[in-house]
Amino acid sequence: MMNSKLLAIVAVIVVVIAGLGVYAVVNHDDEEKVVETDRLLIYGNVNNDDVIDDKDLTLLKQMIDGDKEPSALADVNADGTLDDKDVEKLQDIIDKKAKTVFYYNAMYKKPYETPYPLKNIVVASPQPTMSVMLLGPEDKAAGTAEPADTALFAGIKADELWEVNKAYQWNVGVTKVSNLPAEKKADAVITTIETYAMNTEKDFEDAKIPVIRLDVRGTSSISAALMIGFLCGAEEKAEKFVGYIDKVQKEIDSKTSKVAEDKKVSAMIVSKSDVYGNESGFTSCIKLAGANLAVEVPETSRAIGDKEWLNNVAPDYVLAYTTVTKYAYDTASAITYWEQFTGIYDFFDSVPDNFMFVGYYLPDTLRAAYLAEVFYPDQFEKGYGDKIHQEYVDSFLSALHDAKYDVTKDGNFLITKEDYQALKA
Ligand SMILES: [Ca+2]
Ligand SMILES: [Ca+2]
Repeated sequence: MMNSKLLAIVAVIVVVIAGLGVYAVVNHDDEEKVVETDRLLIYGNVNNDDVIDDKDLTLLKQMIDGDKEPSALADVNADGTLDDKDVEKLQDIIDKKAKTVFYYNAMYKKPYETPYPLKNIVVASPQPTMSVMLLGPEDKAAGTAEPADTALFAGIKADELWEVNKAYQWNVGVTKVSNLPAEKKADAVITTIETYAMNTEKDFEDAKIPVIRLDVRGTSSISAALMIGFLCGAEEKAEKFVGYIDKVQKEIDSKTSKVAEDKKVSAMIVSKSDVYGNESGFTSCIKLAGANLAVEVPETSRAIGDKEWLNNVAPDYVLAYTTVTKYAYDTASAITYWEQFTGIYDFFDSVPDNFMFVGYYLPDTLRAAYLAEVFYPDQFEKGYGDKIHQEYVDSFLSALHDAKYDVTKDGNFLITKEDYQALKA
C-alpha cells in the first residue's frame, strides 16, 4: 500500500518528464528498488532512507544524467522536472541554507511547500505523544483533541501549555494561532490526514500559515516521526527513536517467526460501532505482533450494523483502543469503558473473555510488544510489553522519566479481562 503510494509519485514524475522528452519511460522490470516503504518523505531524500545527505546528491546527479531512473522524492523543487535547480536546492538543504522544503502531503498526495526549519509549530492532533517525544514537552507547541495526557507535561503548569487544552482541538482556530505571542508565533500547524481534522484549513491558507498533513497512523508513524524531526531540527532524536523501534520490531519478528502457522492467533480491532479496517492504520499492530486479522476489512472501518456480516468471524481476540490507556490513568474510567465495550461485543462466543484494551498513545511496535506477550506466551516472557515500554518512556518521554513514571504501576496499557476483574474488586 505504502509502496504503491510512492510508486504513484514516481509514475507522475516519469509521465511529466517523459512529456518533456527528457527521459525515456521507466522500464519497470529494471527499476531501481529505492522505494521500499515510506521513510523520510521530504523531496530531496532521493534514496528514500532516513536522512538527506550527500548520497542523495550523488544519486540525483546520476538521475539527471540519465544513469538512474528518477525516484519519487528526486524532484527537490517539485516543478515536475529534474535539472540543476534540484541539485542547487538539495545542496541548500544539506547545507541548512534552504528556507523552504517540499514534503509529501499524505492527505492531498502531492508535494506541499513549508518553511524550513520550523521554529514554532502547533500540533493539532489527538496524539501529542510523538511531538512531545521529539521536541520536548515545553518546546515548540503541542495540542490535543481530548484533554491533554497531562502526565506527558509533568512539571509544566497548565497555563504554560499554550492553552493546549482550551485552544487546540482537532480544529484549531486561526485567530488563536495568529495571536500567539511573538516569541511563539507558529510558522506551521501540524495535523493528521483525517478529513475531520482541521476543517479550518482554508482560514490558515488565507493567513499564509501552512497546515502540514502527516499520516501518523500505524506504521506510517515512523515516517511521520522522521518528518517532524527533520522539519523541526530534531533529526537526531527522530533517528534514535526510529532506530529503537526498528530494533524492537526485529526482536518481535524473530520470536513470532518461530510460531507455527496453525498456532497463530487471530484478532480484530473495534470501536463501539465499527470494525476497523486496514486503511485506518489501526490493524497494523495485529500483524506486527505476528497475528492474523480475524476479518479482512480493506477500508477504514465498517459499521457493525446488523452484525450479520460478522456471523462466521471467530476472533481469538477482540481489541479496542481507548483513551483510558493514557499515561494520566484513572481506574474508574477503565471500568466504565470496559463495561460499555464488552456489552456490545458479547455476540462472539469468546468475547468478552478475550477482549482487551490496547494503548492508544503508543507507537505501533510498542502495542505489538504488549499484544505479542499475550498472543504467544511461549515466545515472550511475562512483562515483555511493560519492559519495552519502560525503556521507551525512559529514553524518549523526558517528563515521564523525570517523574519516575513506572508503566507497571502508574498506568495500564493493555487491559485484559483479568485486569478488569482486579480493578473491579
Ligand atoms: Ca537520503
Ligand atoms: Ca525539479
